[in-house]
Amino acid sequence: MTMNYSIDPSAATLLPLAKKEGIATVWDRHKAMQPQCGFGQLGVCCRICWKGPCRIDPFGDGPQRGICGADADTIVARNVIRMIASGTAAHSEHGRHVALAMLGVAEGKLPDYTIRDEEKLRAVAAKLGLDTTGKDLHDIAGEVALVTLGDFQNQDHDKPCRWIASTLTEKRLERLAGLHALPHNIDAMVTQILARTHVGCDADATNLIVGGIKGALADFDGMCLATELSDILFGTPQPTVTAANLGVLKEDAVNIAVHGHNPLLSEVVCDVAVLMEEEARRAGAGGGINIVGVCCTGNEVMVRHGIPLAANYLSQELALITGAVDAMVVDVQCIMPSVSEIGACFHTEIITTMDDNKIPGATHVPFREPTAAENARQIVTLAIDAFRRRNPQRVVIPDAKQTAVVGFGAEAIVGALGALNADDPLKPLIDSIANGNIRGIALFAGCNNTQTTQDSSFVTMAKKLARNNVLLLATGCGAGAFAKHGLMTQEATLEYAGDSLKAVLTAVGTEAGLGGPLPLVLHMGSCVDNSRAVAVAVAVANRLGVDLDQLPLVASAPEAMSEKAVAIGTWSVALGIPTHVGTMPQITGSPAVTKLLTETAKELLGGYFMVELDPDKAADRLLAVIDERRRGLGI
Ligand code: BF8
Ligand code: SF4
Repeated sequence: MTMNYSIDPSAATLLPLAKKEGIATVWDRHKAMQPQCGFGQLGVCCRICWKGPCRIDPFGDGPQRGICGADADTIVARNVIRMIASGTAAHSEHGRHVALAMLGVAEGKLPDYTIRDEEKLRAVAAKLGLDTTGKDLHDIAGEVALVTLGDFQNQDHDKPCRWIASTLTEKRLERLAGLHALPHNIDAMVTQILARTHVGCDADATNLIVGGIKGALADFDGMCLATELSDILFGTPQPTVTAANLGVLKEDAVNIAVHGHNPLLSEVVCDVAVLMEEEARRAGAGGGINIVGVCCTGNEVMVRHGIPLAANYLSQELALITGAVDAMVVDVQCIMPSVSEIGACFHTEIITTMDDNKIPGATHVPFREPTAAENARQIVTLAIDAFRRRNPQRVVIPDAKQTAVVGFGAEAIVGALGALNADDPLKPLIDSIANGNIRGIALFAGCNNTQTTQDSSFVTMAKKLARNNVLLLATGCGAGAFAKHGLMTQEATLEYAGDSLKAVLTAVGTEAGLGGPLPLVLHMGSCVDNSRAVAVAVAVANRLGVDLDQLPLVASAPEAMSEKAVAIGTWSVALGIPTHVGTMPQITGSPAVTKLLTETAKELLGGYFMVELDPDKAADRLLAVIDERRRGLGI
């Protein structure tokens, strides 16, 4: 039974325990929810006004229009672009938060933060076209922050957002401008989508979807700025050896799980925990304080500081069922409300920190940047107090822990390649793609979803693509899956990579001083860090003088779930990348919208969605697309 839920060995240990103790998990609730609403699955249910809810009969016998006259195409298009708006809002709100913090640092108002990567700050300033001559670090940081915040404020429709305009290839910018799809203001894009989907507004499915694409490109803008400014404040990832899965919890330590997305909180918790080791020991924790990560906060601190990753999305409840987590500290996004109920079955403190993200039953410690260290001390103190209440009899830490070599942002990848050719670091990668040693590149992203066996599609697809010499990149819960299943190791490269891929990864890894190959899957970071993969792709495209839709590059979200994933998938398509989705998107009630996103998009943008639920077949389809792109380039 457990096998159908998850291939994670932690689930095999902990789900029977949960059952015995009468603790319901996400999989129990999924089961109780069956059968799920067919109208919702097709996207043809409308709740946009109180004349509704309305739903379109997919078999053609019942209503074909809602009470206001909206048909299936309008309803599906409105629903899906509202998801994009929410995803864009989530990512870019995170980005704004980081940008405001950077401004605070520049103004000397945030003593608990600093600029950790001066080189990156200068590189970002240059990229944004700022003149930094003679300016000190804080002035530059202030200017970068203000230009970034301008992407939320600009009212000139003809001036695209600065981040996107300074990131993409010229050709891509022209193509998107030609479709009137370049965003000028992130907030305005979210507002426009909500406005145009209000009852009695835009009813043209194509027009709605183009608006959604524009919104998704605003999401891309927000992700770029979130990633890059976080690197400036907290450091740019470099290869680090760490570990993943629930075996990273320690019986003799105060275990604090940092969960959510925004590094502003988790970074300070990590800093403060180091200073509070002695207090933890005095409370009886011989192993001191052990910080572990969950979801994208986990990925953020993993790629920057080598903090071990305990769980990806579907495993967050399992972390609590170990009985070993003393505090789970959360900020925003992808936190199941169920964690407070499960935490209450144990001694675990569930601590919310953001005033606009509370969970009933959790302890709320309001987090403010000016008092970040003090707030973090409060949080760690709560964890130490909880440790004192921990019942050792109930602790079950699964024997599941894999090594993970992580931290491959664009800079780290270029750095590793530079060991082979310092003058022209991209050349070894381009040569390997041209001669076929690397057949193509696949970016794995996105969530877990109870509709598929947890982590299974990621692992199946990655193994098949690697065997066929495809270079693999990963972010988000996809990266978490690979880390937990041992695919971010040098051993995995030796075991699963095709011969020519293995040779390239070995040459680069050895020259870069890793004492062996690069790992099979390169961990680029959290979901906002998908922008790192685009940075690499743009560099390659610019070096070749081609656009992104000509590269043998594909993306896949085999277990997609969230509105953020819908936004990311849509900008991926808009950037020209064929994008696989392994869960059924809620759009199929409109053949017109489905065709637009899976076929017409190819003509308009070069990228398009591919829906394939079977991971083995999905890998085959991605290989075929990679080969088609190779033929287009004449290689
Ligand atoms: O931003 S992959 S389940 S944790 S949405 Fe959420 Fe999906 Fe995980 Fe990170 Ni991304
Ligand atoms: Fe029904 Fe139209 Fe209202 Fe939607 S907007 S709920 S289709 S009446």
